[in-house]
Amino acid sequence: MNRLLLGAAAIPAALLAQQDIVAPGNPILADGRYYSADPAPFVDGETLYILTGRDEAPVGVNDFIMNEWQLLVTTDVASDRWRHYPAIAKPEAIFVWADRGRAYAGQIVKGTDGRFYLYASVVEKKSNADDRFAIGVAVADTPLGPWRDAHPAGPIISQVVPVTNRIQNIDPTISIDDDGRVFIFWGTFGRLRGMELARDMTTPAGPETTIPGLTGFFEAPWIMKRRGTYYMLYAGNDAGPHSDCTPAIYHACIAYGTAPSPLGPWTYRGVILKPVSSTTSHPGAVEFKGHWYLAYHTADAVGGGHFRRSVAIDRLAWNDDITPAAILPVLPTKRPPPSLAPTRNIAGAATASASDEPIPVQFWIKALNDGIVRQSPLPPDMWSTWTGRNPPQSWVEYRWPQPVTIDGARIRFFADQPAGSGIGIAPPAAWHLEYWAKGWKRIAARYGNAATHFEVARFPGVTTNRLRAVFGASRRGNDIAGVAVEEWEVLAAPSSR
Ligand code: FUB
Repeated sequence: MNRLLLGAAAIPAALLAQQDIVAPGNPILADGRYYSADPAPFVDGETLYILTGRDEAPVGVNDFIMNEWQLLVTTDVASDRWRHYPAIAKPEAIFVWADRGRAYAGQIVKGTDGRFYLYASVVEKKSNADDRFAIGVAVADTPLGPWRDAHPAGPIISQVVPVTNRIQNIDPTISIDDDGRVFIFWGTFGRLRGMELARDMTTPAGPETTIPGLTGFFEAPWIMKRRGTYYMLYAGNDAGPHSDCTPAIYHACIAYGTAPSPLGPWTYRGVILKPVSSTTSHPGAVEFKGHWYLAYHTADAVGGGHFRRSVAIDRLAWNDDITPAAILPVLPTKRPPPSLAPTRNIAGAATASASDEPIPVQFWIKALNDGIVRQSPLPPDMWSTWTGRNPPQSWVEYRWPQPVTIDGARIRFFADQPAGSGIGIAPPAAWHLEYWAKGWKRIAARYGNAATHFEVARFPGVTTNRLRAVFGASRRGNDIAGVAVEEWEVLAAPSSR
């Protein structure tokens, strides 16, 4: 064997595979070769690190397939230059008790002993718990590792340690206080827990406490301290038409609260990031070289999706005129878009409404004209009438600020039941278009109703500022199925563009 290969064997995989990235905007890793999720930023000296998971779900697979953690590293955010270290750690390589494939959210913090501690959500290989997710802690001398289990007795938190709980134990976040006291917070599905750890960073030292006060908490807590106040950022999903967080329950906003001490009392303070393009949202914030940043993930990379997410970073600013200082809404930024192929579709310029408002909170009216059709859509990727008590007739409507001349429409139905069904969501039995001209006028066209492809309706040009698609639901006997539309395009007549 030559010397070069012998030498390479001793070098951690992350170092061998590192790559320099130029990221002119978000997401940081954008070309779809590596996805990245659940960002957890931290600063060591002159360097900003972002720990991330890695989504590896194939297209169309709706599951978090996450085999490893990775690092994104920069010394200057404004330079757009990052170094990417894939595979800095894998659950089963660190924790003998952990299974592979679920390297969920983690956080790296520097302990008072100068070493780095990785708190990680993984699943246990063997457990009698109903839910095998658990939180382990690993230690390393550098952020790149090598990481080894800092608590070889097993997870520090699960459904059976240090006490019995019934929650899913993921998404840890850590606070190390100025006096060296260590607190861990974690949780999902609306359950947030907190606990003090001993100064060794691994031994549970206080009771597990339920943390109230953070309105709409869903998951992904992130604790930090600024000027004596504790801030808890989190993914919230209290959904509804009047929610300041999200209209659709599967989406999440990033909200936050404040407290005078880590265990509370916590006071809800508002939303700082509206829902992103992935159903999950996940915050991590940090001060670096005089500026604050929010890291989060989206589905915006090439080939991205709800299970193929990518980390983004934007500036976070404060209103110091009030006490405690408020976090200002974060403006999400993106890379300059590639030049778009010319299109006749003018749906994106319209405002959508529907007959079934308020729309059932699992669906999303804005999915109609967002330009996205997913291979395995989730409920917020569509508008639908499905509630279990489904209406026989329904409609969706576009309104443009100015009259438009149109001569066609393309509609993509979603169905989980065949045509003619009276349950679930089925292709409509019939549908047609109507335009507004001092009253609704039916448009004569051929209207197909398959849910496997875009159905195209062509017609002689009409000029209007309102267009409706009117649906008659599929039914069997007295049972009525729901109707769902993933995307509805409206085509401007060539001469009117
Ligand atoms: O990445 C898997 C899970 O999705 C995380 O643990 C949650 O916070 C959500 O982002």
